[in-house]
Amino acid sequence: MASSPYIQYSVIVPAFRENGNIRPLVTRIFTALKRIDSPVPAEQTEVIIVDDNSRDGSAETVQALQQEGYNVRIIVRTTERGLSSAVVRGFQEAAGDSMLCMDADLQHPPEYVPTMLAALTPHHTFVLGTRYGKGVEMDKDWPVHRRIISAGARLLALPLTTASDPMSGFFGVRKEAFLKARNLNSQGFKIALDLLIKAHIQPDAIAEVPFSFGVRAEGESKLTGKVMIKYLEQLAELYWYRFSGLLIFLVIFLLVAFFVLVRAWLGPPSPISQHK
Ligand SMILES: Nc1nc2c(ncn2[C@@H]2O[C@H](COP(=O)(O)OP(=O)(O)O)[C@@H](O)[C@H]2O)c(=O)[nH]1
Ligand SMILES: [Mg+2]
Repeated sequence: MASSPYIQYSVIVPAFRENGNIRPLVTRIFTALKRIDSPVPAEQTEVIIVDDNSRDGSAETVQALQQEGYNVRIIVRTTERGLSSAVVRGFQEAAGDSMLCMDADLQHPPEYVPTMLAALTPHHTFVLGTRYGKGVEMDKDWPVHRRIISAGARLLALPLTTASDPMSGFFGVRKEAFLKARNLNSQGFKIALDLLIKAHIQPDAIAEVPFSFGVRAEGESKLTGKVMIKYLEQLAELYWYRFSGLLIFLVIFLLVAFFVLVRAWLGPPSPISQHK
């Protein structure tokens, strides 16, 4: 489906084997947008599913939804795989200036989509759905070990950003801010954190929308196994990206300080002896 020139809002959904979730996701997003009090008009919004060749009927479901009049399309990638690169591809293809990213599995409540999209403005160029905002029952359905891991992961990201939940996969960005980002990590999976740093999003440009994480509705999580290691790798890259300049400055400063101290300790150079 060709994108309409009137589209101002794009919802990007990375999806791998999510056929069972696509219909409820898309219909719930548009039902929320069609509510009388929705701050964002449904007819100015498109949904883009970025699927990595799941071949589970997802493409057929999207086709049926299109015939029913929903502005949804699917990009099926066959030569590339991975969460972050799927999200980046969706942002690149988006027609809207305000772009949102969310899971297909209904863990990110579709009913929040209008509020999240409306929070993006030329001033607030980034919006983060946060599980740690005021009045949110934190990860209420999560097992204890997952909560501890989540708290540790957030702690490690603290020196990088002031955002309360930079690990969130429910976030939005304005197109002009996204286009400023260079060297995005296509292997990592914390794309919000990567964008916050590499698009140089300032603290006052971040709007936060508190929400409670739902339980995955259908299918299974793809983010298991090596996830922690991948996260640490991504953090190391971001620390280097952010602080390497400072580190080089510190090393030079320490070397100069060391040299000055050694000179002072050895005293002034002795006068050259004059007698022949
Ligand atoms: N296109 C694409 N989507 C993916 C990939 N891995 C995960 N996803 C999707 O990204 C979203 C988040 O993954 P999920 O398995 O729900 O992770 P969790 O919420 O941390 O358990 C879901 O919509 C997945 O279908 C991938 O390699 N390619
Ligand atoms: Mg999920």
